[in-house]
Amino acid sequence: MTTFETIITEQRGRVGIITLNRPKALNALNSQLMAEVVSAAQAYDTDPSVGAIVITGSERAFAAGADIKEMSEKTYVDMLSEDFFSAWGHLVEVRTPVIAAVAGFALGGGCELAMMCDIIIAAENAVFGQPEINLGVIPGIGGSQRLTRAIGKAKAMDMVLTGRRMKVEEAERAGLVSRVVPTESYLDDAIAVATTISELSLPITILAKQAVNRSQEVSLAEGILFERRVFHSTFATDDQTEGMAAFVEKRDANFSHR
Ligand code: CO8
Repeated sequence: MTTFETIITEQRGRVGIITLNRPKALNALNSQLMAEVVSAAQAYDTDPSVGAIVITGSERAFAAGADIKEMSEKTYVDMLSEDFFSAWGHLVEVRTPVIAAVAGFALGGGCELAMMCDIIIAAENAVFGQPEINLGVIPGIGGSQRLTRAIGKAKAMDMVLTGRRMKVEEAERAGLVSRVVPTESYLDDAIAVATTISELSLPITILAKQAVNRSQEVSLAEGILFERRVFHSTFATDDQTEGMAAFVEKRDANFSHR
């Protein structure tokens, strides 16, 4: 994999790990970091030896938002002509399951990055928020849309209009995070979840992820039709044959990974 300056990449078993690494800026998301995360995630996505991806930061900060210092000098025309931060959209095109392992601050773009992932494993010290309103801007990497879908309009409006922070207990209660785990073990716990997924059939996990994501885009009837078509298509795979045969024969399934 390419050498990066703002992230660290490491593969453990079938899990590709991307660690945001701008500790002095609490992992603030600048353009370089965005390009590196997207590039690393795309490389893992096309690597058949990787069955799940973990994105994490440090125990103090997953990410304290988009880099305010980088943005502060920009004009409207700069933002428009650069289509600033649009490349984050490529992260959600990654087909391999992506897990956010979040400890500490997940604010602004940090909260938005976590929400771009498929599963959020949150440490007990995690804090979420969309404080952009305090800077005279609004969420710009999907926060107003994904937060509302995740926790509903009542709480999303509260978060976006007041900029208040949400501790992990409330975040779990509201449906923002998948699991809350001890701060001491949050990364290991997230890697364990990723390992479980990575040992399943990669083609089927890709289809399962697509089916759940479809629910965010279309009506219930359309979503159910999509699900049924995809479900039927799983019967064209060796892994459906293997998975069902293994159950009948009372043994572990030996799934393909490509
Ligand atoms: N950008 C740049 N630098 C940052 C950021 C940030 N978002 N957050 C922290 N830092 C830097 C600080 O400037 C400081 O650097 P230095 O030591 O050089 O002064 C260092 O990190 C440590 O920070 P603090 O001293 O402030 O640490 P504290 O523990 O006192 O406070 C906080 C931690 C509460 C996280 C505080 O740093 C903070 O409030 N940070 C900003 C949080 C924020 O407002 N985030 C939202 C940013 S805007 C955003 O994400 C919009 C996304 C949409 C963009 C879309 C474009 C299309």
